Parts: sequence; C-alpha cells; structure tokens
Amino acid sequence: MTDTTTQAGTAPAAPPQDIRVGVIGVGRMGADHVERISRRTKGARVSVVSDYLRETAEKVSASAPGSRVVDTPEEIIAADDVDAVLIASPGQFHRDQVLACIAAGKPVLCEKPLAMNPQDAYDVVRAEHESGRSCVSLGFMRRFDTGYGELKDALDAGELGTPLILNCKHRNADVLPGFTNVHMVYDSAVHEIDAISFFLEEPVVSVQTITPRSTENAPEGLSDPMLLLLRTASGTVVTDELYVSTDSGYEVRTELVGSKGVATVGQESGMVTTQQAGGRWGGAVPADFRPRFVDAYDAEVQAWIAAVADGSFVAPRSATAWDGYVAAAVCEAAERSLTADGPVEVQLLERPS
Ligand code: ISE
Repeated sequence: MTDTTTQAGTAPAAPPQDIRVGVIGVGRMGADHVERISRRTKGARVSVVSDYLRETAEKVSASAPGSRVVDTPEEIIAADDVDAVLIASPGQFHRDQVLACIAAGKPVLCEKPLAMNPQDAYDVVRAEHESGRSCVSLGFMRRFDTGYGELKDALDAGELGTPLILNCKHRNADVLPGFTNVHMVYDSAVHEIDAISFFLEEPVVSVQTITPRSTENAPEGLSDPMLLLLRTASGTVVTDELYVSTDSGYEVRTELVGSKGVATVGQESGMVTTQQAGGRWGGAVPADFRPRFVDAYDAEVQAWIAAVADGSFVAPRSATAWDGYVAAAVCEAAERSLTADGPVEVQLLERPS
C-alpha cells in the first residue's frame, strides 16, 4: 500500500493522473491499441472510443474498464475526458481527424498513412506549424522495433560504412477485401518508404514500380507481388519487394549493404522444431503485423504517452507530420509510376522552417 502520510503542514502529493486516451476507430488495429493501453501501457487509460459500427465500439469499450462510447470522431476530439487522441480509422479520414486534433490543441498519435495524397498530408504539416506547437505523432511503429533500432545504431556509428543498397521484403499472408494497387503503395510500401527516412535520413528522388505476373491468390486487379525501386539523393538504391497474398504468414526483412559490411534484421526464427511426422525442421511465422511487431507497438505507444505526460507531445524516435508528408509524396510518385515507363521523380514541397 502507498504511504500517504506527510509532515505536519504539507499537503499530500496528488497521485499522477493517467493520460485519458480517446481512440477513433476500433477495428483490427484500434482494438489492438485499446487492449495495449488498457493492459500494458503505464500512465494511460482508454476513456472514450468510437467506430462507424456502434456495436464494435461497444464490444471494445466493454474490454476497457471505465471507457464510454460516442458516435463520432468529433465528439472524441472535443471530449473533456480525452487528453490525447489515437486515430486508427481508415487512411482517407486521417487528414480531417488530425486537423481537428490540432485545432483542439490535443496531442494525437495517428496510424499511418497520414493521408492518401501529398496535398492532404501537407495541409497537416502547415496547420501544425501555424498552431505553433508539435502535437502530431505518426504510427510508423517499426521505428520502435528492436531490429530496426540496432540497424539504425550500427549505421549511425559508421559500422557499416556508406549505405549502398537497402533491400526490403514485406510479405503478408493476405489482405482485407477491397485492397488495390493504391493500398499496396499507401498502406504497405509506405512502411519501407518511411524506413528510408528513418535509416538514411535523406530524400528519395525517384521511384519505379515493377509488376511481375501475379500470384493466383491475389485479389482481382491487385498486382501481387510488386517491386519498388527507389533512389535517394546521394545515390543509395532501395529495393522493396511487396507480396501480400502469400497465404502463409507475415515476414518483414531489411538488409543494408554498406561499404564496410552487410547487416540484416527481421530474420528472427524463435523456436525451431524437428518434427518426426513429415520429416520437417523449422519454426513458426507470425500470422500478421500485430504479433510480429507487438513489442514495437508497445514501445511506440508507451513513448507517446510519456511525451504527452511531459508536455513534449511527440516522442524523440517517433515519425512526425513531416515524415508523413514525405512518405505521401513518395507514395504519389510510386502510384504514378504504376502507369508510367521508367522511374518517376518525387516532388517535395519546402519544409516550413
Ligand atoms: C497494414 O495496414 C499494415 O500497416 C501492415 O503493417 C502492413 O504489413 C500491411 O501490408 C498493411 O496492409
């Protein structure tokens, strides 16, 4: 039990208040965040949730003690019992919801992508700049992955020399219905595009999309697998192999080829088993990004809550609105390259000073 006795004349110290988080969108990812905040995040609790399916919101709210359900994102952002907002709605709603958080002066962690085009993403950058304070964190959780962190530290320490090639592989067992080539770029490849900002800290100047013949597992109209070839300002080349209907499991691997060495992350094999039946040797593959990146998501949300609590609002390693804009600009060039011959130039607006 906590000892609350004090010396005569001094008031007892007020216990630190939990940060009250409102969660917009509690489908697959939002529900995962509600569970994380309710069970594993220190100094935070979920106070309000909303979803376009009221029934889903009620079910998820029932798992978060003390939370309530409202009908609209606007109600969450305006609520007196919401100190910070987590947005996990579909990407096309992010711009308006983030702008509303900026207008309300509330710190926000928005799942990627920031927007489905660079213009919308830049609106957020400008609005945050004009508000005079940074309050937008973007959910590129891989920045908080241990392997990503190790590779970044090795690069920064010069252990790998000059980065020459970054090879990325991104494989999903399957995707949600309605997933198109545009989602492949803005929803999936956007992670590797942000990885370029994170690891190499320089702009992408051009991108080319290559589409081999598709797997028979791919949904109608989706070019799967898809290959992106990107070139940075200083000449590093990035390959991104996306394959989202493998029908097996979730794999994300990153290999940096440097002038002094090659480093690979994402090859965790966990337990390896020899099975008598079938004569096979091997380990398990995570089903999707939630188990694969659970530690990264936990670390990301915990760092965000700490930043909200100390008033800085954006954690040091977190992606910002600017990172979201840069990613959207590269995605737009990748989208254009789907129907163009050869590489497409990336156009970037000036960063507000
Ligand atoms: C999904 O939206 C994610 O963000 C996952 O991390 C990614 O692997 C998947 O391809 C996306 O659809």
